[in-house]
Amino acid sequence: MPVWSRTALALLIVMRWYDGAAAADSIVVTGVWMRPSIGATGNSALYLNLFNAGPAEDALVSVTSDAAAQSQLHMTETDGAVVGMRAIATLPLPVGAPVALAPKGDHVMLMGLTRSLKTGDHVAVELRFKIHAPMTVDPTVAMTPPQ
Ligand SMILES: [Cu+2]
Repeated sequence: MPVWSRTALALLIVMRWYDGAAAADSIVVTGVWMRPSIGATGNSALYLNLFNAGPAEDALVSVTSDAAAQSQLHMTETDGAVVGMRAIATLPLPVGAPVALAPKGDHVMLMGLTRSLKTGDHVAVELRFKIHAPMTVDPTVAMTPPQ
């Protein structure tokens, strides 16, 4: 293969890869925060806003953090006067519909905290999606959502 055609092929591959990378930026994450721990260890909840700008339907499938032994996607359900929460396998992200994880609603439960979380602390969290590349976010520990 002549050198020029190998260069052209390499360029084509890079362009394809770049296209893929641009398309993969279709999930926008904002307003990430999490609750302080109660006591030395225990649980915390992570909240965030997700927006899928398309083109394909996606889903949040898992969340991992070095601050917790385990995490689960939870939805909050009201059955009469009883409010409970239930683990869900994935959180659907339809195209063009904002999805908010917020207090009293759906959230990510971080269980078995590996350290105590105080207001102002930062925690590294990785979000994994069905289609989109994994994303690392940096929530601030707080009592209320970021402004
Ligand atoms: Cu929960």
